[in-house]
Amino acid sequence: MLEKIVIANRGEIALRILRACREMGIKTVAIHSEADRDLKHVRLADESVCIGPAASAASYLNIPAVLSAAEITDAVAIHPGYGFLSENADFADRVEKSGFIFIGPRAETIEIMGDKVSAIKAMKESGVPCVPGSDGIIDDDMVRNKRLANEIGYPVIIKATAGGGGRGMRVVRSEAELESSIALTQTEAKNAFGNGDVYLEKFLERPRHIEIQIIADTHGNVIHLCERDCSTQRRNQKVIEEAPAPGITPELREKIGAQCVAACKRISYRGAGTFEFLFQDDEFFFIEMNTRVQVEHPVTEMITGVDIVKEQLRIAAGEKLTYTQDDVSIWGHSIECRINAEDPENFMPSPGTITLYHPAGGPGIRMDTHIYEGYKVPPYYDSMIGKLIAHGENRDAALARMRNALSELVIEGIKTNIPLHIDMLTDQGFCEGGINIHYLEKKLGID
Ligand code: MV4
Repeated sequence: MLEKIVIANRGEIALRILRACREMGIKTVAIHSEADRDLKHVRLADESVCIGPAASAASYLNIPAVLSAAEITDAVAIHPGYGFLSENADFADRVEKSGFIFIGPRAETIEIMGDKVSAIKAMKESGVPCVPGSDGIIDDDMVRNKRLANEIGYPVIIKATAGGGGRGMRVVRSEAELESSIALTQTEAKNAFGNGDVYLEKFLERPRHIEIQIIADTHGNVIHLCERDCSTQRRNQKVIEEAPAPGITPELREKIGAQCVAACKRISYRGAGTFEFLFQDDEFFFIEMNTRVQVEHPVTEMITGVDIVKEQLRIAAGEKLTYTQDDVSIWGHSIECRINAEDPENFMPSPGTITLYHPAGGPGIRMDTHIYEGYKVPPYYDSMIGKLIAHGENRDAALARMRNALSELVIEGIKTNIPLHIDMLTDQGFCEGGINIHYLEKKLGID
């Protein structure tokens, strides 16, 4: 097993990785910025290294600083968590070339999945269902583009191949807008990502967002851990996630899971990964793949009993997966509420000192957070300060436990979005299950 690893992240996911390491007897090095000296995992780690000032670019995204911290502490591996450098192929490459193990997929795989057109190509070749589209980058041949769009049928959506997560996209509802929309999206993509290439897809008007979790070791073993429903989102920020997804039958689950496993085997995927799908009219459509552990991984852990972070560490150490597909089954239902330090009225970040903190608890309640009474939430990073997760023997039980937990959770000194979660957990549409990606925004009155 790995002797010592660098946790190249901060906040709740850094603490989550540290906890997995401690259970496995792996020594931990916490890297942190000057603003993060008082983070919980920094206190609990075996060693810590300050790698730069508060700004992410000068610290958590500073590749030489992260590699130097691994060097001077004699670490053997680096876990990137999510966000920051976790899907940076150049970082993964430089980690491996510097003699450390990158806890994640190979750099080449990160590269392929980071380019949406090559990701879709790889999936289509593996038999994973994708959205009808241009099957590649579109060029400036407007005669061809108009024919393509007509074959697909309006509305279509133009997407930047270097984009993802909602950036660099534009919906086109008629041929008259097509040429200007393509040009505009190309320019925006060029400015935002340094790559102006775009592709076309049929625009799905009312999809749900459902993703499949997989894990793959270096011995050819790949399993899926079923699906998560991430449709409760606002401006491409997930708010509530759950597993399993309401309304997905065992047959649908088994079929799409097997297709994702087959795709991973075909590309020799390594580590944890998530296949993102749009789900509409009982059909799955692949849109992109995430080559990292995700914020919402706990809901999958709660219904399957698999510790995804520990599996990542085992895989990085060259060990086989702990489980076979036959070992994986779903017990109950799990829901996660992302707790953000933000004003519930205008969603603006609300950094500051936490003056009072009472965590929720009880059967089936998990709180993945690094906060504590007296912790100062910094203004420099993402506003998420923790995740409240509830598990029950079925969805209604999980909903009831989440409602109780939200009513117990006390965080004072800063504003949080707990009121939004309480509102959602008593919303009829949400409680019925199966809402699409537009539901929350419509409820909030966003166009
Ligand atoms: C789409 C779509 C509808 N049709 N593609 C948003 C971010 C990235 N994951 C892709 N996204 C979308 N792609 C087609 N062909 C709608 C979205 C979308 C979305 C998808 C999942 C979760 C939230 C979303 C919010 C807005 C738009």
